[in-house]
Amino acid sequence: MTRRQASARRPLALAYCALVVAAWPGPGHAETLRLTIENMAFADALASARVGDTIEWSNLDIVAHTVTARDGSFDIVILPGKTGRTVLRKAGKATFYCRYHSSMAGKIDIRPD
Ligand SMILES: [Cu+2]
Repeated sequence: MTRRQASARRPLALAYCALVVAAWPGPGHAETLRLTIENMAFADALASARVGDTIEWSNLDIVAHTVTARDGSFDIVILPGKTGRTVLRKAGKATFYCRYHSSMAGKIDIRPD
């Protein structure tokens, strides 16, 4: 590699490092967890969700769904091809379902922060 090539790559490497540092959640920071809804089913439950985390659901189906907590702590409608978010506020097992399709149900274990 010539000297000119080496110096041209340096800004890219620095930009990459800055991105990694900016994206690093660090201890105690809330995360956004992405789940899909596809083929009339919620993706598998997450083992590592914590209070304060955001769940972002992506509806890959061609019909609308809801993500409705049985304890009433969240209830969102997600149109086809869209995403919806909810912040997890309570520790414990959150069970949820779709109000439009009674066969759709899921759960998340939410650990205290
Ligand atoms: Cu549904």
